[in-house]
Amino acid sequence: MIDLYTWGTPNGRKVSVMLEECGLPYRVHPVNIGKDEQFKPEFLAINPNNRIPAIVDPDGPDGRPLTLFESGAILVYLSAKAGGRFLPATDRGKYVALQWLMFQMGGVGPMFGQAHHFMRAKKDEIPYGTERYGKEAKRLYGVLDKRLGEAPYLADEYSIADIATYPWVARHEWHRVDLAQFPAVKRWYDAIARRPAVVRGMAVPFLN
Ligand SMILES: N[C@@H](CCC(=O)N[C@@H](CS)C(=O)NCC(=O)O)C(=O)O
Repeated sequence: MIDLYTWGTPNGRKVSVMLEECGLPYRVHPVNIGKDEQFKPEFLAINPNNRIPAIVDPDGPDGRPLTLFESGAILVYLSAKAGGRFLPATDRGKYVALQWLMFQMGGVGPMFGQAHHFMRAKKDEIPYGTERYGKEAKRLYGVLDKRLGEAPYLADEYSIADIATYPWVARHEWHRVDLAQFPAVKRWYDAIARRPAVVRGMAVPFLN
């Protein structure tokens, strides 16, 4: 049973979607980042970077527990644990999937996150931040739209690159993007939204 430390954010939901897609059993430990629970010593012992998500797999690669943070690394690990699922079987396909995963980790996540900060979290909107990150978010949508106009998924087949990107695109209203302007992204988004594992994973953490 994998322990998942998470909250209801795009980075957290990448991992719950992946666990659901792979059918790997997991236990959710909500870390309320709105209440600064990510700074508690017991969580810092798991992720010294005080961010969700993190996992602890008691049955790691060498039979010993493995603690992991950084959602991209967790997705690669879970893919291997599930026998290579959601990464293409060919070397060429695998590198293309990793390329789009890194594009998400280095571009989509940080830039959309900054857009959310300036567009939503601040009481007084700062036009410089809103414009800078809003423009960058739209540029990244343009890159995604071009790719998804040529291929059904980011790496030709549904992969961890899509699993990483989808929860961020699910927040398109937060970064003020109209998906109607990016028809290939919309087609991809609607297809992924219909996957039962995605629906389940996007509802984590289940809070009463
Ligand atoms: N690169 C990290 C980013 C993780 C991250 O930024 N998580 C956010 C929630 S989406 C968080 O925990 N924020 C808490 C904070 O800023 O203190 C990953 O992909 O795992």
